[in-house]
Amino acid sequence: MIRELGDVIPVPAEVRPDTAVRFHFDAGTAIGATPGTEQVAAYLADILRPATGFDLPVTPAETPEGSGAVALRLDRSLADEEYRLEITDGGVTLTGGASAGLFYAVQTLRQLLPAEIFATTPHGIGWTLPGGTIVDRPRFAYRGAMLDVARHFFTVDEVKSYLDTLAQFKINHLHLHLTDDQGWRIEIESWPKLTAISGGDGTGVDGAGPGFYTRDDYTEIVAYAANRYVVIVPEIDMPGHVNAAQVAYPELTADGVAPPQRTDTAVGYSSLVAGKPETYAFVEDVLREVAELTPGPYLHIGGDEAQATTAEDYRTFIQRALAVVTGLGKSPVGWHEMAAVDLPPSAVTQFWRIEAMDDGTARAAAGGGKVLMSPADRTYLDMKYTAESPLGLDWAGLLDVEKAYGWDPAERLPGVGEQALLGVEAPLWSETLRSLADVQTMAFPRLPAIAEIGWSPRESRNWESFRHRLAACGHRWRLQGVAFHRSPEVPWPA
Ligand code: TNX
Repeated sequence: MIRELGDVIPVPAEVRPDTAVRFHFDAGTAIGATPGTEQVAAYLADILRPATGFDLPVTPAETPEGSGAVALRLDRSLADEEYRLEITDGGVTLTGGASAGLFYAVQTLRQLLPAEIFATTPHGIGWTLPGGTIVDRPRFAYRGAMLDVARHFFTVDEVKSYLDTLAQFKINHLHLHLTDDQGWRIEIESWPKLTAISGGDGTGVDGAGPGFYTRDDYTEIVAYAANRYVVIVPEIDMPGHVNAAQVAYPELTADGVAPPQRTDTAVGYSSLVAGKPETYAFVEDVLREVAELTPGPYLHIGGDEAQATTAEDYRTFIQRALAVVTGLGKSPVGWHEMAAVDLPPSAVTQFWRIEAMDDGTARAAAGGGKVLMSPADRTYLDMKYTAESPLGLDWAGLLDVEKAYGWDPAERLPGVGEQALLGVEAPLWSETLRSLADVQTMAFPRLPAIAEIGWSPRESRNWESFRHRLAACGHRWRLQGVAFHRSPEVPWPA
């Protein structure tokens, strides 16, 4: 079966089918990598070999010898993430503005092949691409997902697996919520008890298992993500959500007494002390070490739900923390409560509330600041699909696929239009999630909806089209061993 040229998620900006032509891969197909495209060419060969069983040699030529050629090129007149995919009888040409664009051309090509391309063993079927041209580019620079590894820890391999599935939808940021009241999940050499105590056994919700990333683990995740054109955004949540840090270091409390360890799911009860020098020694050391390990431009400082901090202390603390981040040469990101203070120009405000109005975020946008849209009622992948969903929470309402798809980030907040938006992010809080399969079940099929909102031109989006394109993902997920929720809104094949 030959797919339709536009049967891709996120839907491409421009699709020009030419049904008179098509391209067949066969045992003689070769891949030509012009200078600068070798890495993506090797990646393309790697993902096509297992299911096709073809050699797919990569040669450093514009048009390799063979019964048909797949050529990779760079064209600096395109934006970095922009690409062109041209499919004719004689060959396929993938052109990217930079390697990121080429990588996205590969993701599109992969979805245009039969679903069996996701199999890990050879399938003797026809490997045919529909003819025509796609020219594609993202609407927003930041298309993100967030994983909460603090409430329940997820291993390096689990995060890598999540990254593999995210990258297929052209998601380019993974925000890791590394610390919270229950646990501390990143090694900090200068404050070793953070993980020695609060990364240990019983630090997950309801006393679930131990876990934290060593510096090497975290570096491995960053590199794996970079190979998929995904930037890791590390979050150290402050001044609230710090009980795990205070259990390890009682000097971070007002009275110097360690609080009891907490593995329940309450929020808003812990706070760093704005007036204590130890607080800032801690903040400076932690952010410096995390910055050292993070090549990406962002450091997320949390800032949410600080009900145990007075408004004045909150402002004092956030201002100091913002200065630490900018002093490290990074752009601070914070949940929108952070916009209670005057923000530095590089700061990014992440809107998460469900009400339509929020003065702080609009004020930040009016001052030229960038906004990341994560309204809980549309993007929180930990919300239940239906009242019957065994996993998830429902404080922001139920979230089915159509609701996750049917909104626009530029219309969500008065005063926060297209120009103010850095992009969208789909957070996944893990209070109720214990396994990678739980994560996948909540993310799929809703994450692709958020990915399409982040990438595709607004006028190209259409629910009827989307739910049919989503149906084609089911077989691919099964072949990859990815769990997903069989939403009744999607016409899954039997
Ligand atoms: C609110 S959204 C939180 C998290 C919870 C989440 C559960 C936000 C910035 N904070 O602490 O895990 O709700 O959905």
